[in-house]
Amino acid sequence: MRTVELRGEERLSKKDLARTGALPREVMDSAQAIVDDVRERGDVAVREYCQRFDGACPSEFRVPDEVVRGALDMVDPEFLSSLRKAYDQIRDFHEREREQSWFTTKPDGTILGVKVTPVPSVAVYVPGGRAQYPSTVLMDTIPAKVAGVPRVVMVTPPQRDGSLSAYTLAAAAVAGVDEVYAVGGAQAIGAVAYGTESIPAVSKVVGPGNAYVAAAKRYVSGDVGIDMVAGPSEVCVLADATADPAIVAADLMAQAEHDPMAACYLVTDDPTLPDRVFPAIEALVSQSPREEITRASLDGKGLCVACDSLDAAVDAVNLIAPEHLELHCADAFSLLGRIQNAGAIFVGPWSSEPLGDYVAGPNHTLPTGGTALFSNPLGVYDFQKRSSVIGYTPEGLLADAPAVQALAQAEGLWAHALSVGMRRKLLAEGGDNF
Ligand code: HSO
Ligand code: ZN
Repeated sequence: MRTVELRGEERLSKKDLARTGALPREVMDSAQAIVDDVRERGDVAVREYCQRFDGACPSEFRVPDEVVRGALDMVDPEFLSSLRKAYDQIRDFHEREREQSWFTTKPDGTILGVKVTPVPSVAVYVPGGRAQYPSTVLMDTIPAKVAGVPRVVMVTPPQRDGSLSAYTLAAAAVAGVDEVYAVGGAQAIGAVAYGTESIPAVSKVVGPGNAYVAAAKRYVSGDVGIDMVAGPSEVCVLADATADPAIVAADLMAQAEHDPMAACYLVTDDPTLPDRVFPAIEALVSQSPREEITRASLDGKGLCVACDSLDAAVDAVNLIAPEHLELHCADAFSLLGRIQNAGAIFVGPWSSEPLGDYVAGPNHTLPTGGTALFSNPLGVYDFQKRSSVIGYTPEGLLADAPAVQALAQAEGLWAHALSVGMRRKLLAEGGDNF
């Protein structure tokens, strides 16, 4: 882990972070070429890319519903009961996010409001290959279902033998995914954005993926909705002298093991803590079956911010705007008010980040790469859209028409003024029989 030391009024700067957010040009170019080709040639192109990148292509992309449901009998019972527990708790949490339509009336009878409608169809992208994330199937599908999306399809790359992981399929069955397709990569994004002979077009695409998937999502956005362009996973641990170094070490490693590009931050106001955490990491990392990934992440992307005040430490956290933030501080709740930018905040020593990855209830699809500065966890609101509703009565029209005419005149928009002026006239003539 690289260390930056801050004294007195010194503050962490963006330069210290050395974040490389942008997707490389070559990745953008090749994802675009794949999407364009799939848009043009449909299934034939998807097959070619599938064969080239996954080394296998199933004879049919659609996984039969019996196979999806059959996975429930193939996974071990403890996994299944844990999945169901996670499902219940994630669903309970997301039910609270559901937004309702609302209407208000004015004394003249005019009705104004917001009509909330689910997005009609959604594709959930689930990574495959090295990473198997059944938890992501739950996290991305449940909010869509709670929003009332009638059609949720899942796309995920096939394994070398053309099949899908039983864990992923079991999660799709529990989450209530409507259709599963064994297709991944940028070609899957092209397929669900524009439709092919055998893969339906949807109106929104969500879920994490590799750089090519992220680049393809960015390219199709506008034609379809997307959630966010996810970058590598991140954790920031804000720890004071009361923190347990072994726990802090384990929590940093829990993020580092995701990806060699994952970014782990240790921010502290205790000068002795880093020297207790680093040996604790050393003691643990060699026991990890993911030692190589963990080390690559911590060595390459890890950053320790050693401050001499809690103020500087809190400022550093807000600048980092991490995907996950853990507060290992005395009276951690009292710090909450000072935290402005973080995707998810884990308060106090018992709130291990993996609780949030799997079972706590809040979504684990979170803003990365500093985008917590302006964006949200994936939620039910991502699958609901709002239409404004405006219903005037004659009284309402008469009250507001003069203002419309004056404003329209100032903007030089003759027909705007006419539109309300004609109605005024009709009412003046007693012709209110619309
Ligand atoms: N920490 C990951 C989510 C995850 N962890 C899935 C385990 N499985 C990104 O938020
Ligand atoms: Zn995780």
